[in-house]
Amino acid sequence: MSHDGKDISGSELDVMRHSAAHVLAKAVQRLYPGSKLGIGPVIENGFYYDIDVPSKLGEDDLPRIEAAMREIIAAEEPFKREEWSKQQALEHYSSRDDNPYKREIIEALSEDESISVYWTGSDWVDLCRGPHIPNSAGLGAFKLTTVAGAYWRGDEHRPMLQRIYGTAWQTQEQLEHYLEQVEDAKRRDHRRIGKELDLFTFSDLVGPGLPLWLPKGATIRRELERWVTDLELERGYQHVITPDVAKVEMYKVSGHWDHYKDVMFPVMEDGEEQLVLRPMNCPHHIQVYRHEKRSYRELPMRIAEFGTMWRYEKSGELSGLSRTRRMDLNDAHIFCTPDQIQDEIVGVVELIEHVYSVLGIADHWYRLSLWDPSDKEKYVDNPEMWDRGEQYLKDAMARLSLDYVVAPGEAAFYGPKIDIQLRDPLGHSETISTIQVDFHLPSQFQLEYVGEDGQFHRPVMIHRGVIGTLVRMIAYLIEKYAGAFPLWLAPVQAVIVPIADRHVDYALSVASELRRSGFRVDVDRRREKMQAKIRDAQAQQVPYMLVVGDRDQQAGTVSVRERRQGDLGAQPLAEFVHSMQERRAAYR
Ligand code: TSB
Ligand code: ZN
Repeated sequence: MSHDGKDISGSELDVMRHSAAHVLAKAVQRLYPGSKLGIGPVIENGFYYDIDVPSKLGEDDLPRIEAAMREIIAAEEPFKREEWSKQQALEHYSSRDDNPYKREIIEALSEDESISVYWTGSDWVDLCRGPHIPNSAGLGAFKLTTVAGAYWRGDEHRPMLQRIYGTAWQTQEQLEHYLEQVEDAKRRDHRRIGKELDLFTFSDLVGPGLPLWLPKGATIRRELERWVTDLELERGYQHVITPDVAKVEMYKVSGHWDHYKDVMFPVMEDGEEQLVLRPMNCPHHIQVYRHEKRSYRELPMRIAEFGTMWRYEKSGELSGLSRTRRMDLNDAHIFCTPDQIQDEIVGVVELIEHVYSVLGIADHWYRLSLWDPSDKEKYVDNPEMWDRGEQYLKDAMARLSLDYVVAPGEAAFYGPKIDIQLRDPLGHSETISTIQVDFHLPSQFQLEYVGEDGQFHRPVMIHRGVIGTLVRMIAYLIEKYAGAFPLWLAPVQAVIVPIADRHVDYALSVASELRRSGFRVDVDRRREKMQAKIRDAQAQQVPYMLVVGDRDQQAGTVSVRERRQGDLGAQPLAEFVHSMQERRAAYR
């Protein structure tokens, strides 16, 4: 395993992690006789093993198990592969090691299949496809992280096993780096911060994946929405408002019914009528396009909306605000001629880059998401169309000198995309912004415009989201800023702290002055000590705390504290308002 100090590859790391799972299982069986093994796969950054342990394990037990694992590592036990027949394997798991879980796995294999097992030392064996590291001494740095209940085969009607999670790395340094990253991610977790800062909540009575925005979270949303809408209006987009539902018929025409039905909410039916919540806004915008006969003079026509979409994501895949069932997309559909595609894509990329730079996002990268010709269910079957779309996207990226990665099987059902990828604090990548070229929907809905030649032509559609869905973008921003939103987005921009009751009237007049200048401010009138009020405002990540006492009241000043720089001293109120205005504007 040493490889002369060079980094091992991802697959080698996986082999090592899988071997760590075996060592874990051996250690558990040694410490807890009668433990029956389930399965123990490799996962991102580590491994787990599901084990039916006679006693209930807690996190306190993990150090003891780690110590037993270290003994196995110190004993330098070789991993040895052996092939068994199905009969032999069944016998082993009935007599030597009575284990119904392994028997169930073996039963499912065909008669003539040879079954591989791996020995760790000469006294412990496990059913396994392999491969493994040659010797337990080759295990790098590891740590057991958590233990949780897990139903056998994920089925709640079957027994519950105990799942022990671990992480394993080539070196101690890498392990520590990872553990720090996990701590940082916990600190930044938008679900936690969302609760602490009262941004949003969920309710059992409303349902999973359906966030309720609280006033402070709604403020952030409104600011983002206003800002991006203004940017779009400046760039010739036309904003519309269209309904969240439509007849099923429309989605039969668009192809959503054939290719996207799995993600749609169930249909609402009453006699003849069949309505469904929209999973995308495109078909509605197409109806806006079709509202009138269009001429080439109107193109490119950029129809935009913060459109509400409903997607019936699997409950296991829902996660805070990152993946929800109701979302508002900063959507637009650009109807244009083939000659205009290039310029439009370039314009959208420039808008995205502008928005990202204002938000301080710099670590994004571009992904060309293509179809998978073998997946007839997911994609419209029209190879010529896919090639054409791909070429337009590639040409646009070449013109912009953008580097990109290619991802087959990540396209929309109707066309290829440029996705802009970002990483969350744990390093998972996700798509927020997207640009998609579509020849399919214009043809399904028979879209037309009258060209310069007086003939009818078919427009092309570009689907695009700049800040993506507000939910996912805000989840990302909460984690990026760790809750400390820049001044213009902060739900409360300043808290005014009167030192004593006699300063409340002055505090209120300071608040009105700031509100008149368009700032969001609170006066903390609680009967608490000034220090406690400052601490609370600081915990809420409020950018400014304005303490007012006798001297401020007489001189018309405020004593300014900034959330990071601390005490900035007393300033005349007018001067402070002016500097706030400048700082707010500087962010955009
Ligand atoms: C851009 N019709 C296009 C639109 O015109 C469309 O809907 N594209 S999409 O399917 O890729 O969705 C756009 C963006 O919505 C995605 O890039 C992603 O950032 C976001 N998104 C998708 N599903 C969810 C979800 N369940 N929760 C939150 N955001 C989501
Ligand atoms: Zn669309």
